[in-house]
Amino acid sequence: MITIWGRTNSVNVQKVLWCCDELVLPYERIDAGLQFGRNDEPAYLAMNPTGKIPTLVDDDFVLWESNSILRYLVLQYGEGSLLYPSEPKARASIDRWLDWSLSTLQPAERPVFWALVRTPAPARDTAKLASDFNAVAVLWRMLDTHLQGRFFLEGEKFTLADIVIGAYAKRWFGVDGVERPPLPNLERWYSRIATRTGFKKYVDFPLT
Ligand SMILES: N[C@@H](CCC(=O)N[C@@H](CS)C(=O)NCC(=O)O)C(=O)O
Repeated sequence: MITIWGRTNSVNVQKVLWCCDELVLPYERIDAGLQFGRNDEPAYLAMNPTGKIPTLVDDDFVLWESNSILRYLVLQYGEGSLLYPSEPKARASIDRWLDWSLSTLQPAERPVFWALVRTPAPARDTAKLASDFNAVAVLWRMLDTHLQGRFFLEGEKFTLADIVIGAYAKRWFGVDGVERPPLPNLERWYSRIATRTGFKKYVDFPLT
């Protein structure tokens, strides 16, 4: 049985749960992180020395880093799955979105999310928020251009790239208090992925 450690309002946990849903993979989940704590306890740190969530336990195998977990789940349990195809160019094209999400998108969107969702309005630094928002808008605009003429991020098929970027997109479309520029290709793609059961079950909730 697979165990996933992590609270459900973490974007990095949501990606993993969504992937399990796509693979119709049973698992148990244990709350950890923020108000649930546990991720600073020795037993948790012995599994995951970063003290972050999620952590995956699959019998005697332990893995952390959400995107590594996604790849593992498909390779281990999704034989033939189009979520992460074996053809090198197709796989590398998906990998770049996974890498980009952690190296570029998350660092840019995190301060906006924290300011709008986890900071009371009177305590917000509005000048910094405006500048952070403009910085992340540049990235979503790039995605909007990329999605021109594409059904999903890597063409016709739904892949891990859509799960990963889709989970962050909720944090773009789901916040109030900012004026988003119109990004029609991105909006069409988002409404497409929002029909997936895994998105509805694990991502499509008010942000907290
Ligand atoms: N690169 C890591 C980032 C992990 C991470 O920063 N997780 C956040 C939640 S999204 C966390 O553990 N926050 C501390 C907490 O919840 O206590 C991954 O993708 O798994």
